[in-house]
Amino acid sequence: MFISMKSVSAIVAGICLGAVAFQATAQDDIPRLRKAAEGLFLIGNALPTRAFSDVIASDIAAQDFNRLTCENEMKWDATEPQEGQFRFEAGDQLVEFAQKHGMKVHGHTFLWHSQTPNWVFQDPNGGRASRELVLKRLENHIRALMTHWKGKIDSWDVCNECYEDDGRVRAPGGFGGNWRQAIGDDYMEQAFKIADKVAKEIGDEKVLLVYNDFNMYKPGKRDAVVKMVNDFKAKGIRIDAIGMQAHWQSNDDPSIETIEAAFKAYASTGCKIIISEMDINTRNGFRNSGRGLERDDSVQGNADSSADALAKRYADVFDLFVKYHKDIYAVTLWGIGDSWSWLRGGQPLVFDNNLDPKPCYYSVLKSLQKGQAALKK
Ligand code: 9MR
Repeated sequence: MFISMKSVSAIVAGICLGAVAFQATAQDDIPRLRKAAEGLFLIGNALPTRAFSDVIASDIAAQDFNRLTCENEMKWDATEPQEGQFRFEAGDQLVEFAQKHGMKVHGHTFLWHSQTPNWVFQDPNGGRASRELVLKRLENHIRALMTHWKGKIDSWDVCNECYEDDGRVRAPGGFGGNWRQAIGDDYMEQAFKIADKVAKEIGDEKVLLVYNDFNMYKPGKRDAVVKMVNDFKAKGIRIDAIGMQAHWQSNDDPSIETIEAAFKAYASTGCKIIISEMDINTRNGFRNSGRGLERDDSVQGNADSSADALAKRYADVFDLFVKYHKDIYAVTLWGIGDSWSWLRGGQPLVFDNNLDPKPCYYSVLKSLQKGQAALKK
């Protein structure tokens, strides 16, 4: 059965515009991802604020998903562009929408090498800020955001993308090494300690603290993150979940076995697993990671733009997510439809440029429905 989301949304649009009288539709009978994922894991999407003035996009968000992430609006450059001058309006819009529709919100992100203004690392004379000053600014930033959205955010990415693929922590002075250079080797530990301290202080202890990164299936990075989490736990530093971004390719790259090995490793730490930024590259010979789509001649055949290949890939990975549903807290797709994706010109998501569902939408739905049926047996 192929039901156009656009036609459902057009009715909603009509209602919103007052153009047509409300007609009882069979909307409740249309199977949607949100309903199908119940009992398995939360199912999320990442949206820019403009989505909330787009009737079709917001209708899809509310009907198919129950967990939202701001694509950019809760990052440091958006929330504290100048020291001590906080901007919450854009993030508030997403939080209000989520509350209205009974959805959870994931906060993205406190400490990241990217989209962080330079002033964070500079002293008032233009020199390099001291460890103490940068830690103070980090604490101030974390406290302001956690306090503003107290009780409204379910989980926060405390640190984002701190490791190289081979498991080294990004080097001070090298790309992405700004935080380590400013604070020192214990910078991630400090960030998690601050987030936990603030959560306790403001009485928001239920909020989940997350480490998030791309290429988390790669053995070097995987083993380093597992070690970090175990070290933190041994020291009594709270870390609740591990975010695997899941910017992957359409033809079994990474393989299901490799992803499964990562799930086993992360689950062994006792942390929840979050698939945090899923999209599937369909361009052969390109690699999709948090760094962007990079041409790589060594990966010929890794991706395929056919709708069937994408539908099969989504089915394979969602079947695996369902298999590991006890360890997986949430699965979030990074964007509503293809034209909204940061992977410009690709077809990485489950809705097309017109926000109509693609065959891969139905393979996700089917995997979830199968998983849900198995739960009831
Ligand atoms: O999707 C985001 C895009 O709109 C921004 O231009 C980009 C800037 O860095 O960030 C994108 O989101 C990234 C996320 O915050 C962290 N992991 C990688 C994501 C894709 O680049």
